[in-house]
Amino acid sequence: MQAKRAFAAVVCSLLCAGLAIGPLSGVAGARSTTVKLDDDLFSPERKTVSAGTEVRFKWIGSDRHNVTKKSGPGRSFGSETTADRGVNFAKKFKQRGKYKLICTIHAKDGMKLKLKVN
Ligand SMILES: [Cu+2]
Repeated sequence: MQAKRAFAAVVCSLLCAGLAIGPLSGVAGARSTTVKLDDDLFSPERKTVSAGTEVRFKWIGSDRHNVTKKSGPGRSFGSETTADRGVNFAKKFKQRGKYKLICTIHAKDGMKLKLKVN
């Protein structure tokens, strides 16, 4: 009787540990990726990500740039216009579809990003 109870306690603690680890490992699935803003283009100019991915926009050039949604699902959005280097804007894309993002200053020079969210 005593041994049976001890065995049950061990099994329970193993199961409980498994349950505690399970949900945490799901959080590790959150993804992010980086798109660069150079002079005067997005790098890369086409990108495909899965829904829920955070896209981080990193300014690496010297010119002033911005990230502005031109078309695609959901509300419009845009970053500030700046020449500061580094990640100045980030957005999580939850809705699937095709997005066209531009830099309003250099769109005429081809500074466009086609982003596909699957
Ligand atoms: Cu620009």
